[in-house]
Amino acid sequence: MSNKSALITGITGQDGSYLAELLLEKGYKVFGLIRRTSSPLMENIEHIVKEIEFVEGDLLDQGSLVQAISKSKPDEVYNLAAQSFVGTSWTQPVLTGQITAIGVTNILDAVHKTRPEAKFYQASSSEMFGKVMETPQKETTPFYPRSPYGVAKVYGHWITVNYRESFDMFACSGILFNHESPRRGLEFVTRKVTDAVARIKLGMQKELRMGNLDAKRDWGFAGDYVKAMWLMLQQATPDDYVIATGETHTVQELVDIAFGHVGLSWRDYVVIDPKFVRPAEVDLLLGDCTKAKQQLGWKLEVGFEQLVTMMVESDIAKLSKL
Ligand code: NDP
Ligand code: GDR
Repeated sequence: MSNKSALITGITGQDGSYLAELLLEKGYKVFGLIRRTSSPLMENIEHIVKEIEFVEGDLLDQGSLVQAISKSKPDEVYNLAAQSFVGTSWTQPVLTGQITAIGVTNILDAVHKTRPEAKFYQASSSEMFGKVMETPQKETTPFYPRSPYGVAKVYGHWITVNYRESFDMFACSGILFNHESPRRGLEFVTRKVTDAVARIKLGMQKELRMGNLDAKRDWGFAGDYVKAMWLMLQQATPDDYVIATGETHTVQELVDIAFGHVGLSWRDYVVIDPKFVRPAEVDLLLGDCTKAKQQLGWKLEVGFEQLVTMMVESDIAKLSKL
């Protein structure tokens, strides 16, 4: 068992919850940064809430981050907090930049000044690749982001590299492709679909309104991906890694599998609504994670179809209890 400690920002989100579970299993003392909200939503971490020590803070308030780091004295800092929904990044582009881009400097600089020996993980994203420049996409593929969110993540990525090179910090950036789970936020396409399929099957909803069904994504399971985050911080030297499945599927395939799993045809329920079509789209994401496999020994356990059916089952079980 480890006697290390870790501070996780974004602990209430999908990845934060799986990472907290993983680190608790490994014997870490886990600190979670939470921001004050009028009605706290702890659904993802309800089951482990007593094992986590919460520290108050916000990525927008650097003083609060300095206090959180001074209090928790972490060996490892995982920066998972972000305005993470691409769609919202067009309606709140400035806030997205403040949290998802400048927020990274706020926490990196707080670590540098308060706890420079701590190892740092930055949640970078395949959205940085954006427009297809090369497939499959790997660590050396040029970035061409297609949303304010993607642009903000490129900043977060490079400021992490810059602090590593400027101050010799152990700072890593994980370029993670889409990863999903039953704990995924309801606005993201996988969970939107699996929740709707469950509601339609249970007679609680009649149709599903969607945007671009032709977009292709490389979708994996969040529980597998948080293991890669941890592995990156256990290496002898800090580096950046792509984490992906190496398979790509269209949104239409996702919808087909999800509806098919409950014996329905998506064509009877899906309605295309321009409201969900984005001003600029990322057409194709397909990752090459050879480096992570070879250097980290990371491996994938849950495949695409298993992931989608797991999410449909989970949503049916959740909604059946209502
Ligand atoms: P979620 O949207 O589920 O979680 C985001 C978290 O960030 C929440 O805990 C939220 O807290 C917190 N947060 C938002 N704004 C602030 C702020 N100003 N200060 C402090 N905390 C804040 O995201 P995921 O778990 O899916 O993703 C984790 C990270 O990985 C994100 O940075 C995301 O951009 C990135 N990423 C995700 C991928 C994916 O496919 N899931 C792929 C690649 C990168 P609150 O509960 O208070 O809102
Ligand atoms: P993404 O995820 O933008 O890839 O970002 P999302 O699930 O929102 O969209 C995936 C693709 O599905 C298309 N799509 C729809 N999307 C949503 N949300 N709702 C719809 O109705 C719909 N119809 C079609 C989208 O156009 C898109 O092509 C996620 C986030 O987790 C980011 O934080 C992360 O960095 C990237 O994955 C990697």
